[in-house]
Amino acid sequence: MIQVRPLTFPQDFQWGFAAAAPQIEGAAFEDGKEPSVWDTFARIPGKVLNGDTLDIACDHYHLYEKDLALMAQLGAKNYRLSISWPRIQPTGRGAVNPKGIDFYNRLIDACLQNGLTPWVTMFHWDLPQALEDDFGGWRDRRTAEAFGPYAETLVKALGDRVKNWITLNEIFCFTQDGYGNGTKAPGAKESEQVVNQTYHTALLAHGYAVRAVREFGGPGARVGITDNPIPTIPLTETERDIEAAQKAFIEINSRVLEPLYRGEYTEAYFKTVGEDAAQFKADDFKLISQPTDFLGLNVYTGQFVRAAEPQGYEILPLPASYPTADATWLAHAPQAIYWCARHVAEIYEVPSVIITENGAGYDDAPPVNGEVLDLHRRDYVRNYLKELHRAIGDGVPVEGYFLWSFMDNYEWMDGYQRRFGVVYNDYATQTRTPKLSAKWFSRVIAENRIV
Ligand code: PNW
Repeated sequence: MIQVRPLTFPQDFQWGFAAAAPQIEGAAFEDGKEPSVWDTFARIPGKVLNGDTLDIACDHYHLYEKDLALMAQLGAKNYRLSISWPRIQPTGRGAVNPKGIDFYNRLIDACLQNGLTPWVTMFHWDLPQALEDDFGGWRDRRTAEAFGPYAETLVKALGDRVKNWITLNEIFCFTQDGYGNGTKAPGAKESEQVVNQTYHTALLAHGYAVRAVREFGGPGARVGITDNPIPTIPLTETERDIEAAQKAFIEINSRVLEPLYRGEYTEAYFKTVGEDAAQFKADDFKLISQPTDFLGLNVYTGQFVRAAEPQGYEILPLPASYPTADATWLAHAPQAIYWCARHVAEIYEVPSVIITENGAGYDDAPPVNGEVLDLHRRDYVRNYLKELHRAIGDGVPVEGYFLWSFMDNYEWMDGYQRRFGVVYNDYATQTRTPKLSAKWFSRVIAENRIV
């Protein structure tokens, strides 16, 4: 006899969509906003596919009411959005731009009117260009010291309605990629030591922001950071490979998670970076390692690991035939979400894990008869959710899941070609069309189970 066991999530599980200001808002030079490093970077020939800029994007700055109504119609209860620092403080310091505050007041109010709980990321890569020009951006701790007052401004202005704060999104991407690999803004290629210094500045900025939420957040305020550690998947789920995967997880992600959770740069860090370690002051770690309420994880892909001598593990290269999304870095590895959540729970005993991003980037074709049949994305998400469900069943404290992304948007150096939305965006007309994946995800939320 067949007996179907529904893959139901816990009753208070939080479902939502995620997005980020620079990728959707547009209005890049409107109402007092000055350029971010991404506005500058996008204009350097050859850096972004087709020379796409963030100038207009999804024009969400003007269309947010319609967008939030659609989100609510799809049944979301939570929305992870980000705030543009150069809209609030055009040069990253000093006077606050009242029109910037106005916009986010309206945005937050519209979230609440639509039954959407806002989860606010304070920084999603759009550093004010003036801080890059005047301080050297994340190379210099003055940027972290400027982040403190910015975070305070946000918490004081919005904290009566915003209770979930995320300090930074993916330190790796705006430090290593921005200052080391040169693939993201500002596009620098610095030494290992300087890159490690940018990580350290980012960690300090996180610390100042946590302090701002603790001091001014008011009742019920919570704060965490969103990180994208590389998930290490044991090749087989045997004790030996699991131990190897844990060891690899600690070592390869040691630049961010060790100082946050252990309050120091540990052996794993020095083993990884050697003489190129960041310079720091003894007191820095008190700020950096203040306890937080949750850890946000962005999980897209993972690396397979098996036990091996002498270092205890071996990271396996993916064969050329391994399936990926059209975003070729995005190898399909659903177990990544299980193991990433489990590793941080087991290794760092984080009190709560929130999947702040998961999704898949494809070059979807435009709607045909009003439909986009993105079975590829639907099944990608479905497979990851099954592994997330398994993690919860195994006792990992996962509180919520935010799908990246609500609608197609500016995919950084891949411009507008690469689509991560479950809602299709026609950029010429700014018409939004929910794809098959959106309709499916909407049922998942409504039934609180994988359908
Ligand atoms: C995230 N990787 O970045 C960002 O937070 C989003 O802004 C972005 O649009 C989204 O993922 C899709 O790319 C990542 O190489 C970039 O593992 C690269 C990786 C992971 C996340």
